[in-house]
Amino acid sequence: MLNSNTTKAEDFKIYQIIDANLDRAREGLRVLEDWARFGLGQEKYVERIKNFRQILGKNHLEVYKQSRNHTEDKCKGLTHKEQINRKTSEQIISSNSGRVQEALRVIEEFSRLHNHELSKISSEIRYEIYTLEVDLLNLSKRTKSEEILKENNLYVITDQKENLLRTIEEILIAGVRIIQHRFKKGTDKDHLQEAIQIKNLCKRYNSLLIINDRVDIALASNADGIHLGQDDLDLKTARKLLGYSKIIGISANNEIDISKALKDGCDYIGIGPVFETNTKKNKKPIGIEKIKTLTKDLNIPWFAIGGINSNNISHLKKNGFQKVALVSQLMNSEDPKEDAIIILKELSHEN
Ligand code: TZP
Ligand code: MG
Repeated sequence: MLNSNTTKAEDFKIYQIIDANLDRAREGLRVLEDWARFGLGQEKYVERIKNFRQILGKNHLEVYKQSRNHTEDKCKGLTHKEQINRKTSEQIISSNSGRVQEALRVIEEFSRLHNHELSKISSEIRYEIYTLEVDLLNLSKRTKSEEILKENNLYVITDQKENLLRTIEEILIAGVRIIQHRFKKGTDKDHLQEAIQIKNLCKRYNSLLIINDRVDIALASNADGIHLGQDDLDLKTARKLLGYSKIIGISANNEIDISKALKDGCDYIGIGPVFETNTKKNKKPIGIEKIKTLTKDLNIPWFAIGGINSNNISHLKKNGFQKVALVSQLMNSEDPKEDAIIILKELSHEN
């Protein structure tokens, strides 16, 4: 197959390299495929990766396989300490994408002389793997955030106050895993700085930071998501700007807004005010019964909001409400940590 500039012995060495790298690329693709399948449930990506594996499989010619043991591989079984240190799914995605990219590059170089088709295929798939890696990492990040939303029943929203960072840290220490930061007075520069500080805190406690309204600040502070009301940027535009790693929550208080939010792919919904509240004086309460009707078929997380405090949570629970969002109850608390612990306990499944 090779041209006359190479000797027979050299041909076999090249086939052996191609054989080893086809195996490497196919194995790495299988790792990515299984993560897309079992880790992310992303059928579209499973199909795409499977297709790459099949193309490479078809091009894994007998002549390459026959050269497998042509020269003894003295480096067999060598591992690098980085391989042992791989712990997170993100590290596994990155290292296996890198493995596939490198293997395809080797195939591309060594098959150029004798198998132009394989060289071209390898180059094309390699380019696709660069974007696929980013997509899988983004989706993994979002899936982790979605799991936090699903598993946690208390969502705490900030208000402007002295020692806000201290209050947030107390709430995080209590075990709250979802914080939304809202901006009031101040400059954008200050807002961003504050958002970055809160993000660092949330990261330390393995919690989500969701930014209210401001897509630009969510991006710049590397927050985990954004919360949008009906008068803010629409979800599709926000998704375009934010990409697929961030969660997007929507405030929706009627059938039309809820079904639009679901259709556009929002990750959770905030519904309220349930009761009257000083935090949003101009908003008429919707009431428990209406919220029960609105949410009866919802299959994404939803948080009731507005006028909720430790005195009415058990009543909400009796009515089937599992998740709540609070502003004043914790922002105005003398002891936010203790109060958050009490509320978390009330919302826990044993209760
Ligand atoms: N959206 C509907 S009610 C509300 C928001 C942001 C405010 C809730 O604040 P509080 O103090 O928990 O009643
Ligand atoms: Mg808003």
